[in-house]
Amino acid sequence: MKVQRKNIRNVAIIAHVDHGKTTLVDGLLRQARVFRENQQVQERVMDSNDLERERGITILAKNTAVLIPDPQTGEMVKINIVDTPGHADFGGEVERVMNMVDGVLLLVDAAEGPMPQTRFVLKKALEMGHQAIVVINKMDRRDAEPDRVLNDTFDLFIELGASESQANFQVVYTNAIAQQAGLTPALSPDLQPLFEAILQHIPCPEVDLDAPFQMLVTNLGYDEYRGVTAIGRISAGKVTNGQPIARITLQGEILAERARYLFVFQGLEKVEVDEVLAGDIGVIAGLEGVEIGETLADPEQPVALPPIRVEEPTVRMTFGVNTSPFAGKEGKWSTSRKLRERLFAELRNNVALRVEETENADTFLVSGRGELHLAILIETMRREGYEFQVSRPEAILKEGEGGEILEPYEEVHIETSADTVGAVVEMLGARKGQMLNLVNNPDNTVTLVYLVPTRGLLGFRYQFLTATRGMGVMHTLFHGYAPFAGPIPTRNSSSIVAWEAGTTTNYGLKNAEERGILFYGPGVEVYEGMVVGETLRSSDLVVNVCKKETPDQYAFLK
Ligand SMILES: Nc1nc2c(ncn2[C@@H]2O[C@H](COP(=O)(O)OP(=O)(O)OP(=O)(O)O)[C@@H](O)[C@H]2O)c(=O)[nH]1
Ligand SMILES: [Mg+2]
Repeated sequence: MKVQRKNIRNVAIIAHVDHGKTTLVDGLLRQARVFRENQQVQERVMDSNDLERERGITILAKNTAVLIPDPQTGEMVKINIVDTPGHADFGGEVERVMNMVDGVLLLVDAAEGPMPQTRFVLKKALEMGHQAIVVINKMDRRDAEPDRVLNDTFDLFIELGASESQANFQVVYTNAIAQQAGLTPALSPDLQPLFEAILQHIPCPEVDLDAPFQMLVTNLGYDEYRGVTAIGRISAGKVTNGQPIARITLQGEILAERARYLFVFQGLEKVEVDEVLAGDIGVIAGLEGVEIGETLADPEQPVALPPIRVEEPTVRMTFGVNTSPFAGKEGKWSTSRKLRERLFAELRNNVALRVEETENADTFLVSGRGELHLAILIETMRREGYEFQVSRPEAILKEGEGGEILEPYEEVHIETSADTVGAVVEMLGARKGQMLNLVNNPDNTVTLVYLVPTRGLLGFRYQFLTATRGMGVMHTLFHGYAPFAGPIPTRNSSSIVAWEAGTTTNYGLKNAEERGILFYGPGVEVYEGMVVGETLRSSDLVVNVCKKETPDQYAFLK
């Protein structure tokens, strides 16, 4: 028999990049008094890994939980909150956490309104049948237009086929930085209206506590003492510390295991518990080699839950053993065995990634959801001490049913000034882009929507920023596969190449800087012929980036 677990809510926070999800989670944590008095807490505390902090973006979806009193009953209610990344390349993270929650907070920037990724994440939430609370954030922005943004958001719900009850959403206005919320644009001094909206409008889990235990492994975590942990929602029954469980692998194999270490989330920590009941999000440690998408179940009745489906990768590149003259100098791990181990280990929690062996034992083909998805992996591995070289990224082609070649396309949303729009239109045309929409905005900017082959967008961002003098804003969203668009001139940019081996100097770099974009700063060892930057010129440029400043002997002539 199904029961309603009224003392639990499971909610994911979803939005376009930078609309304020992680900042809002900070506010919820603080006001639920998760931190000790006087405890020093960093801003955007959920962005806990180094790269997230440096880049100011969320890369991995993460769980937290707060306890708040229900004003109607006085009882404590636990809210499991999942913070998600907004950048399109990490969309795979958002897709899969949807099955842990019963509803979402859809954040929309009060000035920008719904953006491409808002559409993507809302579509995923609506498809799962989730109810959303629309949170119009950044109400403090001087250019905030909450009425227009609310209308546009409502239109988006309708366009995406929201059911009547989904389209009948609650709106909450917030200023996440000041930690204030309101049911009208006049905000209360705290986030209480948002807490209450969550209790009222996000349905509580409805589950069968007597059914055989089932949990879908949705995310992996790490525990200092217990190693890799499996995170997921208990969808039926309960799990007790030490009980035997069946682990159903992706291949359908059933392994006998034990739920040795059980945890639930509490604030930023997880606490060990004796049992977790259906409807709650639990963490189980001690399962060697566990993977996302596996089902943990009652050993008497092991039934697998529907697997997690994530969209296919669109971009790939090779990772290979470093063969440059500096091989073995930069990292601790440089053999193909180490590289292979690390790449295949990544697959366990980076679900949108694919790794394949190639004919060459030293080279692996790595596919992901976009350039940034792969770039983050490269940077993470380099920081861990891996040394390897990568190829230029390329789009992944497919064969259609009639044998025709298909390629991935992206919807590109651009905002740029009226005087640079001509250059942008020309560049996208050369990349086989089709214009879908052009809107002249009252503030002398232009909004463009294009459909462009992914192939044409690789490396485009830098040229776009140059053409718009750094002021253009561009977002891309995977659209789908369509017939091959024909050849696109690939080398729109050329390399800046080091003239001689040595150590880069400020002086040498300064000369090179005027001609393009450089990949390295001063004090970096380079070899002759090493690619150190990119230029828009039609041919490669050889530059002495190691040049030392010499006194100008002819200064007196000038
Ligand atoms: N003015 C204003 N700025 C805000 C508000 N909320 C967040 N910001 C700022 O917006 C920027 C992005 O905030 P984040 O919380 O990192 O946004 P996010 O949605 O988590 O970003 P991703 O996870 O990378 O998609 C930061 O500079 C915040 O300080 C707000 O209510 N008002
Ligand atoms: Mg974030």
